[in-house]
Amino acid sequence: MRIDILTLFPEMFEGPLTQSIMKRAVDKGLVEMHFHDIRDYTLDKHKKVDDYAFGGGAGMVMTIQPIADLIDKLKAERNYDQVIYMTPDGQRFEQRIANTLSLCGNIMILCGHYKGVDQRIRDHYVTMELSIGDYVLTGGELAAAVVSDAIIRLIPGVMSDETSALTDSFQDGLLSPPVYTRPADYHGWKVPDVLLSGNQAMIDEWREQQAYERTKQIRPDLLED
Ligand code: 6GU
Repeated sequence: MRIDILTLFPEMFEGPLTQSIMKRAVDKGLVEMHFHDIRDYTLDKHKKVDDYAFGGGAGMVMTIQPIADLIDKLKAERNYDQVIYMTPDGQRFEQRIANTLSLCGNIMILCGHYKGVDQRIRDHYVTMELSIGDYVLTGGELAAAVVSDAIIRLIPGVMSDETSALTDSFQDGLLSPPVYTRPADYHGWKVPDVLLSGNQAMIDEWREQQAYERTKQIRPDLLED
């Protein structure tokens, strides 16, 4: 898979996507990440990439020209399955969308900033608009990193234990059950007996029950459908 990220702040991706499992995915050649600085494509002599909103109001709007030229250039080089725009007014990102996107070959992710991009970019290029939740970030970069991480870990070969993605919270519609490791007794804080019993059927049943109880407590909305 190839992910192209279009942003005014490419340095914001130097941390999160270059560590641990994400780094391994790139090193193994399972994913290619490319970061493009939108400002490099502006034809404005002062390198401007934003302007006042028609109709007035506070906040700047990202102009069409640099974004359109960059997207056109990339689309001339390869086909993209999705051109995603990160915006707080997009569709809420969830595991089901990550699963679908993990099957793509090439995706482009455009990060909005300020008041966002000119609507005509959304109308003419963008095929999917995503938000990562009902709160406002200063820009789409952190959200794009979140979406990229969620997608990349689902690519076969990225996770060392491939089955582990299948037992995640949300893959079966429930939160994950509690987990424990050694020691079995830490200063009197004991691991539930059933996990030490060796009876796999009982353990599986306990985990399912715990997952259900946790979901009912914390995320009852997940049980509604
Ligand atoms: Cl995608 N962008 C911004 N700026 N804020 C957000 C978001 C995206 N998702 C949640 N909040």
